[in-house]
Amino acid sequence: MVESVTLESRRLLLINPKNSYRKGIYNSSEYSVPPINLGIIAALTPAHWQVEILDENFEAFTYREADLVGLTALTSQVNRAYEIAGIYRERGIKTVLGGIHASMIPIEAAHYVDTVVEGEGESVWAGLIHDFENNNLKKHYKGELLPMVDSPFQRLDLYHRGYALGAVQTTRGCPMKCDFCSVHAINGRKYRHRNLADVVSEFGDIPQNRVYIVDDDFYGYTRKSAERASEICSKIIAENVKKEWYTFTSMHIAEDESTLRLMADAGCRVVLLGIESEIVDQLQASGKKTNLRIGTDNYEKVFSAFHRNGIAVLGSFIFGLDSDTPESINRRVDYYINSGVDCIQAGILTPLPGTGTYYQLLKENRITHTNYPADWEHYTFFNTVIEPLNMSSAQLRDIMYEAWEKIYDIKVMKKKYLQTLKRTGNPKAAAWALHANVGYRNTAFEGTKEMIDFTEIYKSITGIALDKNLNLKDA
Ligand code: B12
Ligand code: SF4
Repeated sequence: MVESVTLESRRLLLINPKNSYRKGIYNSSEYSVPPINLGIIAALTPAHWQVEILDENFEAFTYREADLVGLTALTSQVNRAYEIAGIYRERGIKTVLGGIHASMIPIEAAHYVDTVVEGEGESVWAGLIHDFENNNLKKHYKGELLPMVDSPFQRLDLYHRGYALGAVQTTRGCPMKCDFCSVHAINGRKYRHRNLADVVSEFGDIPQNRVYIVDDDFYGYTRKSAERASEICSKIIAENVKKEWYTFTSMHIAEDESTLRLMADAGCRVVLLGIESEIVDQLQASGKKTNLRIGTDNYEKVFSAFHRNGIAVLGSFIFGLDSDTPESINRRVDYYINSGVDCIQAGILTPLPGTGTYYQLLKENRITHTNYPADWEHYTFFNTVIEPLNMSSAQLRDIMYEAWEKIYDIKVMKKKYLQTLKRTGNPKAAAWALHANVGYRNTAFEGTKEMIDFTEIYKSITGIALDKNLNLKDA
């Protein structure tokens, strides 16, 4: 078939670059999600443009013709984005970079691309395209924090079909100001909610039967945000959209079991909780107010509330905080192993650009990887890029390696699986939790140990064969 291209039609190539240094969970089709930022930019592009997405999670970059190239990047991917942009710039093709890294350090990005979009793209993209068409592309555009009620639907048709999970975002912004986190810097501190009907409609349109709701806090801190979370779940149930999902939320949702029940009934299987630490002083130092209010002594009650409602807990812990010592890290490892947390993201404190942690460590000359932009690829939370206070950088690296060996030991992962199954009574939630542990384990040991296959370990415990979508094989 001959492609019909009118004279006015233009080609926009959107690129999702891959961090080629650290792969693991991040770029795997089993764990990662389609680049919804590019799906949204595509949806905002005028109809006379042909848009395609080149997704390095699935295919290594090879040159494709385009009139304009748009790239996205987290910090850990930005070096690759700069490399690819350079290839187009050499040929005189204009390049635009957006996303969290460019938004935090637009001055750096401006050296490597023609145009930097700082902040959210919705308010600037149509104007940028207009400027490009009129040979008036500017070097910098700054997005506003628009209300989300009119947010466009992502172009689901442009994503690679190989992703096991789909993604949807229902809200942006976070009123908290945790020191190590960049969300409040890019999305602001006020909640902005998407239209409820749009959320559920887009959720239903996602081709995958497993979805990652990429909100930073699905439940939120306000009465309105809490009501909205339960409304989303009620609508999913009422419309009989049968999907399983995972999201982030803060701990205090445990005080609202009716919403937890609705979430489970609407298909929620795992929730990521930013636990960070079980030590009060450390929570204070990193500004984690919710956890302090709940109280570390009540953490187990929180986990039980999730379990009673059939949902597993993915605990996100940070290691290498200023007050950490080798002993406190070992204690945190023991704490996890003996706790009701079902699976763990055990990350090393990483100074993300634009955060309080970054400015503090920079000022104190305690960032070890500053050969930018090349070193940004180490900013993955699985590498040591800082000089901790109470040990050397090398010591932290070695202690973390030992910590991962304990946390992601096959026997421990199996024990956790059985515990989750018993406590939640939900085999799906237990399978999701084991799947997460295997993914993080493989990320932590990438390049040093053999990767393990979730389906094999699952089968060895249950005797049941699942595929990578956690469906029964041959079902
Ligand atoms: C989903 C998610 C993931 C997914 C997929 C991420 C991806 N796309 O590659 C997974 C699980 C793989 C993941 C992994 C990681 N993540 Co993550 N993740 C998120 C989360 C929760 C949502 C991202 C999202 O989809 N947002 C919705 C879209 C629409 O927003 P957006 O990307 O910002 O896009 C808007 C603008 O930035 C702009 N824009 C973006 N791209 C472009 C391109 C163009 C051309 C234009 C014009 C505009 C534009 O317009 C868009 C619409 O407004 C964010 C938190 C957050 N609120 O963003 C953290 C976040 C992005 N992750 C973060 C981190 C640190 C990581 C990890 C390093 C470690 C970890 N703990 O998991 C890894 C590294 C991944 C890698 N590839 O190397 C940080 C990134 C900070 C930074 N400076 O890089 C964030 C911000 C969380 C935080 N607490 O700070 N993550
Ligand atoms: S870590 Fe979570 S609660 Fe804290 S600022 Fe970031 S998104 Fe908000």
